[in-house]
Amino acid sequence: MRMITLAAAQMGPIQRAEEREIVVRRMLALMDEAKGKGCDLIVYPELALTTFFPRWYMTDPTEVDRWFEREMPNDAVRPLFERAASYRMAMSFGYAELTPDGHHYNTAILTDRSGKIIGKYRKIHLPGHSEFDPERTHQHLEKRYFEPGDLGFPVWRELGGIIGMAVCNDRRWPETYRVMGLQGVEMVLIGYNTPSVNAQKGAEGPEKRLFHNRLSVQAGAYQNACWVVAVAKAGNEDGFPMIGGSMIVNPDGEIVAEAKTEHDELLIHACDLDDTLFGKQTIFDFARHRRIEHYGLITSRTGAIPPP
Ligand code: CDT
Repeated sequence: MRMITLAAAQMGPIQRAEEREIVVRRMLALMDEAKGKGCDLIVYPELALTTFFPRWYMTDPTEVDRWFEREMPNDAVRPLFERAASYRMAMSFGYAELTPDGHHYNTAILTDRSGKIIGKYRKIHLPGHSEFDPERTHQHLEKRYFEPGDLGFPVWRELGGIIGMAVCNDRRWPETYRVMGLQGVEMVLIGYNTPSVNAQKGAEGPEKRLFHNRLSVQAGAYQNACWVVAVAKAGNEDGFPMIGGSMIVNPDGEIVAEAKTEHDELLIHACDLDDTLFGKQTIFDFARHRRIEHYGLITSRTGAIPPP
């Protein structure tokens, strides 16, 4: 057995006016609870330190950059790093990253038990649009504020296993999991902020959105024989509702823990990384069964081109 006691730290809403220091206090409370339950790893959502600011249309670059972190850790989040280190707990969370040379990414990091950042992922599948769209019931301006990630889908040897990360919309794309699966990933950490209603299709409400959430995450876990933890920032941010539904999914694709609220809520599961072995050695033994000679279109074509 290779056990990781995993905490999925769902977070309730963060209002636009809320400062990072207040949010970090909530994250610390979740971390304290995780420590009390013996957790090795705590996973927080995408853009965990602020409201989901890409719903706001901004034209002033200075106003935009206020939502970004210029260094990690910085003063606001240092207490998280210090407490995680004192608890010997690894940690992952998402934030908006502004690099020294001016690049903007939707980023997630992974720390080891000493609080050192050992992994960084920058969101690759950016959803939404880049200009104000009056046709939508709400804006989703990730393509305006972020560049597509430039680090690929790396994995890291940590906590006795092989761990990867993805961010929100990435979880809907099979390529995300498969690229990590081809590096032997055993646990994928994903944070998300998902509006409860489709801005372009009002009939697509929270039930359907929770269904798509489960469908994507469970399929990713099963088809790559790995654990997946998906962690929401949930609830109503300044009048804009987001789904909860955080979950921990085993390598059979089964949900073993699921959030019941849209608030700060901890899900805990003792995950045995050896549970990935059966799938990886049988039906999803990639080396024996994959047929790459037929997969060329996956990397040579972006959009669908139907036959004439
Ligand atoms: N944050 C994020 O990526 N949210 C998207 C919403 C898509 S609707 C434009 C998601 O896939 O959940």
